[in-house]
Formats: sequence, C-alpha cells, structure tokens
Amino acid sequence: MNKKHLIWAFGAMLLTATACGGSKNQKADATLQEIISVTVPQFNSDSAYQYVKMQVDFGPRVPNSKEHVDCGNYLASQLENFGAQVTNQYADLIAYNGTLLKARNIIGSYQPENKKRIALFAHWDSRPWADNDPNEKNHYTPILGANDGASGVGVLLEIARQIQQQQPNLGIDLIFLDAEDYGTHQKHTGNFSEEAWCLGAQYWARNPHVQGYNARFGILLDMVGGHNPSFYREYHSERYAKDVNRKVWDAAHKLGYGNYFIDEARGGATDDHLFINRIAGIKTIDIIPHNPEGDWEFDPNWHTVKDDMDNINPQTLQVVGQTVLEVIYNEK
Ligand code: AHN
Ligand code: ZN
Repeated sequence: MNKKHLIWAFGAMLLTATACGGSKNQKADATLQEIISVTVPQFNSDSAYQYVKMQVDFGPRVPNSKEHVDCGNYLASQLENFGAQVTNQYADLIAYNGTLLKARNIIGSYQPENKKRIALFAHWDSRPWADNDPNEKNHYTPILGANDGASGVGVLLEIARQIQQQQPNLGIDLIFLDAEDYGTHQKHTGNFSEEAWCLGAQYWARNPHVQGYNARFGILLDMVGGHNPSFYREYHSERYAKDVNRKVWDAAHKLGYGNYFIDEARGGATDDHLFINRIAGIKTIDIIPHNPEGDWEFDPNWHTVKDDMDNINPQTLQVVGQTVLEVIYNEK
C-alpha cells in the first residue's frame, strides 16, 4: 500500500470510529495524524562534511583558474550521480575591475515537470583575495572558502543525495551560483557598489535556467558550516520574504535548534538572495551568520586565509541541513 492508500484506509477507520463515538474516535484521530505526517529524511553531516572537503581539496575556486574548472566539473557530476537533471549555465561576466570572468552556474533539478518548486541556492566560487586577513601580507592571497562557499554547496549536495532516495512533494532546484565573491577589494580606491558582488546570481536572475522559471520560495545558504554561528532573520530576507523566514525559523525551533536560529531580525547582507528577490522576484531568504558583538561580521575567519577545513563544524552542517530538509519535506 502506498501512502495515499494508507490515508484512505485510515480515513475509513476514522469514519467507523466516529460512528462508534468517544475515545475510539480520538485514538483513530491520533493514528491518522501519525500516518499523514510526513517522514523527513535524516541529514548526514559526515557526508556533507566530505562534500565540503572535496571542494576545498581542489584549492581556491577562483573564476578563470584550473581549480575552478575542475571543481565545477566535480559538482556537475555529483549532481548527476544523485539523479538530478543538470543544467550548466556558462556566462562571461565583467568584474568591477574589468576582469572578464568565465563563470558557470550549475543547476540540478528534480521533478523538472512539477510546477510546484523550491529553489535552494549557494555560491560555489571562492574569493580571490583574503582582504580581511589580519596579516596584510595575505591581502592578495586567494582563500580556500571552506565556510564561505563550500559549506552551503556541501549541505546542498547532501540534500541532493537525500532527494534521490526519497522525493519530496515538490520539485527542487539546487542552484550553485558562481562569481559571488569577486566583489570590490577592500583596498580599492574607486567606487564600492553592491552590484560588484553576486555576479552569477544577477546573471541567473535575468536568465533563469528555464524560461519563465518560478518557485514558491528560495533559500540561500551562505557560511553555514562554522563553529557556533548565530543565524538571525536577515534584513533583506525579512523585507522580501518574511513568511519564508518564519517558516524556516519555526522549523529550526521545532527541531530544537533555537540556540543557532535566533528568532530576531538583524542586519542585512549584500548577498545572492538580494538580486534573486530584486530581479527575479522569487521570495528568497539568506541563512547567514551574524555576530551582534560586531568585532567581526559573518564568521571570525571571513575573507581570511584561515577559512579552511578547521573552520568547519559538522554539527553546524547538521543543524542547517536538517532544518532545510524539515522545510522542504513539509511543503505540500
Ligand atoms: C557583503 O555584505 C559585502 N558580503 C556578504 C556577501 C558575501 C560575501 N557572502 C560571502 N562572501
Ligand atoms: Zn565571501
């Protein structure tokens, strides 16, 4: 018997119980609730950790580098292995300093024919410069971006593995965005504009991988693998997609992750979701750490050479991954 048949069977039981009345009714009602409540898969942080490490092992994934090309191929083939329909979106994008970036957004789609969809995003490139490093000597060294980039993609790859084993009710698009982190160097003397960031997201938002693409909502994962992060409801997410923030923070609290997902609205991040909201009009939130104390912003090792595997905590990947699974498997 599949799940639908089970629901009918128990529905019939419930009717019978109603006819008899009283405590039997309550019992049947409880059983019915149990049957119709969905089973959410268990996120495996060991595999997510491995997917983060695989990316970091390529070295910095800076656009126009061999490491970037190799990692892009790895990500596309992983999505294929997990049964997704893969779209590679190649684009020539111009960075703030005039550099032409050979960019590649990589999209893995499940149930592509399903009109009901959820979009999950993370950026897969890493920053060309550790311009926030305490040591000035490192300010032009590319970063490994274990947390800043690889963590979100690692969580999404584990979600892909889970989807292959058990499909949720909606179609899912896993969207690995490129050229997020080629934004203006801190030492730059010219203009600082937010459009210098998130070039892959801006491209995708103008040219989605499917014509007329839409999704019920989107979730962006950025720096979701650090040690003891606090995720506040981010400002732009709250502005564009308040109900999605609500849904995700409620799911996290239900799972007992209230010490990570702090239910307060805080500062904004100029991140991929901003352009997806603004340009594509898909209401999308950002799960990104914030430090209210203010001596650092997203992660103590943000844009430093210390954003390596030591900066990754599997428990954080677990908390975020399980929360996202809870949300997507409960959509009807
Ligand atoms: C700024 O707010 C400048 N950056 C946040 C977006 C980002 C950079 N995420 C990762 N690196
Ligand atoms: Zn960054």
